[in-house]
Amino acid sequence: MTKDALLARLADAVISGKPDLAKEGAHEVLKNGVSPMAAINEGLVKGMSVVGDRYAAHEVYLPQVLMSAHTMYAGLDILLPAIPKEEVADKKKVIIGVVEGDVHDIGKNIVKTMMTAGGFEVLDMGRDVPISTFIESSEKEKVDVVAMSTLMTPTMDGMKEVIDGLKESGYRSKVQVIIGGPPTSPTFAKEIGADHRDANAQDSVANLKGVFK
Ligand code: B12
Repeated sequence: MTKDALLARLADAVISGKPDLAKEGAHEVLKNGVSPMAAINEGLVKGMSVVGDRYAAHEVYLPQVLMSAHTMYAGLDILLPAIPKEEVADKKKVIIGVVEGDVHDIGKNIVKTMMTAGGFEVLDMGRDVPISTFIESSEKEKVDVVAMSTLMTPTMDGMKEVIDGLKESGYRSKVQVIIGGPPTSPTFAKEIGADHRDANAQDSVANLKGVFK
């Protein structure tokens, strides 16, 4: 089977919500030497974006989106551990989480894995993370980076609240604050006082490496 056909099979597994097909497809791409990142972005994520479009067009409903998300994780469970890891002597510490009110965590988990693979120590606070947890844990754990994710418009303001809280506690000047998720933008990042917004996991690792080089 060609690389394109293997990737299309992964996308189809997510679109049709078939976890077993995603697992089979993930093993198959790795066996054929396709990079796990390509399999994630051009296979699983591509499938999920089709599901997102269909959901927005009311062609599929929440239970189907849930099955697709479940399928995405079945594939990610095999592909994420296969990403090669860099060895770094002086590891910078990142705290990452999805802001309060939002449970969408697939993208955050991809970012977390890419950062770990890129030589960062990552503390994952999970999803629906209270504003106070971000603020208190950042200082307590002496992190170098605060990374926040959200996929929903109503929860974007939580990012500003975290940054404002970090300013109040005096820790803002000691950290890089990065944000991501489709409703965010570089303009929004500037508005709320974040250092930058990255569109995807690879860019965020490249940018952070630039900051700490
Ligand atoms: C899967 C999904 C779900 C799943 C989530 C499962 C899970 N465990 O995550 C389920 C079914 C649970 C769900 C629930 C809901 N969903 Co939903 N969901 C989606 C869907 C289809 C795909 C999201 C996804 O996983 N994409 C794939 C990942 C890989 O992409 P990503 O998250 O964007 O991540 C990449 C980048 O953005 C970036 N990135 C992400 N985070 C970060 C962080 C940093 C620091 C950086 C640097 C980069 C970065 O890097 C990632 C990888 O490269 C989207 C539609 C869409 N087109 O996005 C709707 C969508 C996000 N959902 C939506 C809604 C409204 C809901 C619900 C409120 C529905 C409801 N009525 O109950 C609930 C949410 C409840 C809540 N309180 O959170 C809306 C949000 C609208 C808005 N703008 O506010 C969307 C856009 C659908 C729509 N068109 O209406 N959903």
